[in-house]
Amino acid sequence: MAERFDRRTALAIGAGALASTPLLAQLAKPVGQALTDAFPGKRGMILQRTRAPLLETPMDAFDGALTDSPFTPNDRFFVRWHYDDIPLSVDVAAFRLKVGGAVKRTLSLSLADIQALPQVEIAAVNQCSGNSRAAFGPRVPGAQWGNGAMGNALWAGVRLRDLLGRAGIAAGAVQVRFSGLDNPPGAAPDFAKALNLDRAMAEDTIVAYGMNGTQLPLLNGFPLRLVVPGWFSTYWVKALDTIEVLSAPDTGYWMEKAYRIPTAPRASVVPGSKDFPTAPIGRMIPRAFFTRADATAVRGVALGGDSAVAKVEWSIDAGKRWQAAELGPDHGAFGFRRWAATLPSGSHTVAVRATNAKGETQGTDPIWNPGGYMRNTPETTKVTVA
Ligand SMILES: Nc1nc2c(c(=O)[nH]1)N[C@H]1C(S)=C(S)[C@@H](COP(=O)(O)O)O[C@H]1N2
Ligand SMILES: [Mo]
Repeated sequence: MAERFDRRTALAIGAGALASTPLLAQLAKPVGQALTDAFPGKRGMILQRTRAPLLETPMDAFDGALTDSPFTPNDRFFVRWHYDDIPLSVDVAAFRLKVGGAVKRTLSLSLADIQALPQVEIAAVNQCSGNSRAAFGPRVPGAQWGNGAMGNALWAGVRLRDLLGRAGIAAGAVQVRFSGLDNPPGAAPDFAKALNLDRAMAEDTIVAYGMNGTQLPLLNGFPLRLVVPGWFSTYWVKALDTIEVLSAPDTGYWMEKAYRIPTAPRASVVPGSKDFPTAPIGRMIPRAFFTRADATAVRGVALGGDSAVAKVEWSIDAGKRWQAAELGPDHGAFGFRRWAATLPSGSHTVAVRATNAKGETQGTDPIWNPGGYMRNTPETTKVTVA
C-alpha cells in the first residue's frame, strides 16, 4: 500500500509556510443567483446556502480530456459546514492541535511541529454523504445537492498514526474522536466524529495541511483537516484542533443520531420507513458521473469508493448491455478516474456505471433512506451523437 504515498514528490509546504488571511465579512450575501463568486478563495460555485456555507461544484468544473489532471481546483472545491460559527481567520502562530484522552502523554502541537513529521501525499475524493440528495424520491430533508458535493484533491500531511504514536495509545482504547474550530449555537452538540482505532491507525488516514500543492482554503478546513480516503467526508473534520482517544465508543449526537444509514442492503429502505436498524455511515461505494455529453464528447469522472476504479461501462439500452468506456490515467486508488465513451451516432439515453477493484458496482434500482445518503444508482443523460 506504500506506493500510494510518494515522499519523493512530497510538496514543498515548508514549516512556517502556512499563513492565514482573515476571511470576510462577506458571508451574508443574499441567496438567489445560480453561480457565486462571493466567498473568499472560491469562484463559480452553486450557492446552496450562505450561512453556514454550502457551495456546490458545477459538473463542468470536473470536466477535461481523458489525460487531463483529475484534481478539482481548490477555488472550485465544494464547501459544507454545519454551523454558522466557522473560523474566519486562524492565528497560525498560536494554533495548537491537542491530542489527549486515553493516551500516555497529551500533546499540544504547533503547525511547525506537525510539518516536521514525515510528509505523505494521497489523492482522494472528498464526497459528502448526501451528495446527489436532490435525486431522492420521495424528497428527503437536507441540502438538495446535485452531484457536485464532491471533489478530488492531492492531500499532503502527516499520518494520523504518527501523531497517535507520539502520544502513545493507552490500553483499552477503542476509538478516536475529532473536532475542529467551528462552534455550535447554544446548547447544540459540537461537531465531532469518531473512527474506530483500526481506521484511525490505517496508514492512509492523514492529518492534512496541503491540498493540490498549497495550503487548505479556509473554507475547506485551514490549517488542518482529517483525510479518510475511501470514506465519506463527514469524517474529514476541518479546522481540526482536537483529537481524543476514547476508551468507549463515542455516544455523541454526530455518531449516535446523525449520519446513520440503514443496515439493509444498499442502505435502502421502503420510502417513509422509520424504525429500522442503522449503523454509522462509513466507506464509499462506486459511482460514475457525466461531466460532458454532447455531439462531440461523452465523458466524465468515476470513483471506486474504498477501492480503485476497475472499469467504467456505458449502456444505451436501459442497462441490458454494458460496454467498456475508456479510462484515463490512474492517479491513485481513492481519487477520480477520468472516463470517455465512443457511442454510435444517434440520439440516446445513456447510463454509466463504475465497478471497483472489489467487484462492487452500481445497482440499477433507485435507493431510498431518510438521510438521502449513499446514492449510487447509475447516472443517465440524453445525448445526440453526431
Ligand atoms: N469542523 C468541521 N468539519 C467538517 C464539517 C463541519 O461542519 N465542521 N462538515 C463535514 C461534512 S458533512 C462535509 S461534507 C465535509 C465538507 O468538506 P469541504 O467543505 O472541504 O468540501 O466537511 C466535513 N468536516
Ligand atoms: Mo457532508
